[in-house]
Amino acid sequence: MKRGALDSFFKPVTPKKTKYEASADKSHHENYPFGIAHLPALFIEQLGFSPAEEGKLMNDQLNLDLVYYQPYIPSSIAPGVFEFLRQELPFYRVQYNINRGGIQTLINTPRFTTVFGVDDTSRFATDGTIVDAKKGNKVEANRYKCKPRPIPHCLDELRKISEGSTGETFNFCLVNYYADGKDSISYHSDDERFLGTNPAIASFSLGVKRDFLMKHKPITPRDGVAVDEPKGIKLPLGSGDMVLMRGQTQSNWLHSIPKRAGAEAGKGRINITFRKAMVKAGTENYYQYNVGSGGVFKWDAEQEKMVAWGQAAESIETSGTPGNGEPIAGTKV
Ligand SMILES: O=C(O)CCC(=O)C(=O)O
Repeated sequence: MKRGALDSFFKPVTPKKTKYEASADKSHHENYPFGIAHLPALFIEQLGFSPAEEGKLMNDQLNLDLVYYQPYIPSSIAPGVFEFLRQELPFYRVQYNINRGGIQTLINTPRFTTVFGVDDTSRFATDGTIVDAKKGNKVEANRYKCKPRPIPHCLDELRKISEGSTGETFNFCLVNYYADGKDSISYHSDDERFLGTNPAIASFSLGVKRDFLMKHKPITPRDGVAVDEPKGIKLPLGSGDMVLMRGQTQSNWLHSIPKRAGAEAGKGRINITFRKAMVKAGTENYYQYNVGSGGVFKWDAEQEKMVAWGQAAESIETSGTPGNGEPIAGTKV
């Protein structure tokens, strides 16, 4: 055996260095599978300098109204915030059935997702219970089929800053984790009725660069005359970038993150969107498609991948990482 190989064989296993100082404080709620660490103080301090660059207004195409920040989150902390959120948040790999021409088809969501928040008819009281937004009294137990949970501190800090700089208000936070270039989201628009007319969505990118493609929805010919559709758009979203989509964008444009091959394809990316759902249907929809009814996944730093929460808990225990010891809920190993 070579010297180097021998040395590394006997070298004690040192825990992987993270780019952030973990906070001991956690957000707790009965509908979280585990406590979620608060955003470290250094990140909060640096987020005070957001947006790092002024947003570029993109409204020179038909029905397009975007503000593109390159970046919004200061580049000094973007890698750490990415690592932190990937490590701390609970994720899901949602499956659901759709009816395609009378045939039931099982859809496997091609990315990890998670969601927090409740629509505008309700809010969370300080003790975590859901109360009526206007009257403040506890909502009836069966108001929601799903199990809404508040936006944890680590994402709420970013929500507050986004609200301040965009002038919009948000009550939902959806998170996508694209583990590699095979994970994707197909062309769609966030134009559900429960978001109201002309919804504003602040969409953050962290981690590896991925292309964000946009194309106009088909335009029906006017008086039999075809109308030219605007050309498509490609935004190479880097870590810390933010795209604010607003006005008529969602009702007229589709967007996607296509699969990609190549050198960066093995690296992960987090997308965070802040939105505002107006009615109960939004809450039911977001939890159904971003939490679902399967098991919880959590990042395992040793294995460098998402693992079913029960397995993650085991490897956390054996590596002695603090912050363990909470009940394992909803595990599907
Ligand atoms: O990952 C992204 O940048 C886009 C996410 C998205 O389109 C969505 O969650 O609706």
